[in-house]
Amino acid sequence: MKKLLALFAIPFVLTACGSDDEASQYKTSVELSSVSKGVAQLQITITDEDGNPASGDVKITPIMNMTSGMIHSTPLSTSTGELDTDGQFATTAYFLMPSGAMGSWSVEVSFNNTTTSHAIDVDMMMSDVKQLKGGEDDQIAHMDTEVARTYYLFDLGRMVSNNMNAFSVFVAARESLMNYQPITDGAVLNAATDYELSIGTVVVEMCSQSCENESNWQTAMEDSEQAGVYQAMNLNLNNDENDVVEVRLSIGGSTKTSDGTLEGNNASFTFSSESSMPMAMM
Ligand SMILES: [Cu+2]
Repeated sequence: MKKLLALFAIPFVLTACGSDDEASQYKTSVELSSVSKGVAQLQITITDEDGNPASGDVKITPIMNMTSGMIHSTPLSTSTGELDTDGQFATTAYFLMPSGAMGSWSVEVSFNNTTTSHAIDVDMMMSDVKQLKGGEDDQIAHMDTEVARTYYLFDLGRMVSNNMNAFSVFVAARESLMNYQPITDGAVLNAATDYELSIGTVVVEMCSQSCENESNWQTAMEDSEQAGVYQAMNLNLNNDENDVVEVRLSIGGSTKTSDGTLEGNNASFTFSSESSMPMAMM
């Protein structure tokens, strides 16, 4: 009988003290808000074996497994950070593609030397994401060749009220299939590679009516709290389905267009009848 007890005791002791298994004692959950025009809040919660909030640094990596076999990530407002006192970390995800026929999405969470994978469903349309391209001087490596760097612009909503007439976008750039960065003053893309691009002066401009007239273009201000988020005011939007906002992006004096040349188009946003942001109620 004594022998039997001893046998049972061994695995118990190993589980409680074995450092190899320590990481798996944490429970990680991932919550995705509803996706609006490709934009969603991603919240990670990590608890220890007693259900108490964990503490430490986390790294978040969204991954799309394409039906074609290609694997890529997507821009985040921030991909690393420290869990708060509730064991939580939140970031904004800007998705490049919907879940479905093209492939499936998951979120990898790295914490305490362990990475867990969590399936998510991304409900959006391809047309929610606007793209601009770099020119000959703004290329990245891609599958043994070079391609124009892609800039992604996301609709963060109109704010139309008696004293406000504004539109906000989030702007990010691709460094590789797995790496993206918000476009902000001082950022360095593809640092220490042949494709390094230092983001000096960023100019984001918007126009809604008679855009052939330069005076109708408004310079957007970057949000001081959220890298890559730009808002322009005084746009003459009606807050209906006829609104169109053109967005012009220029980095270090070089304008990014639909095809990377000066003949290319700006990004152009169209809208449904109702406003996408609660701010419009103000
Ligand atoms: Cu994809």
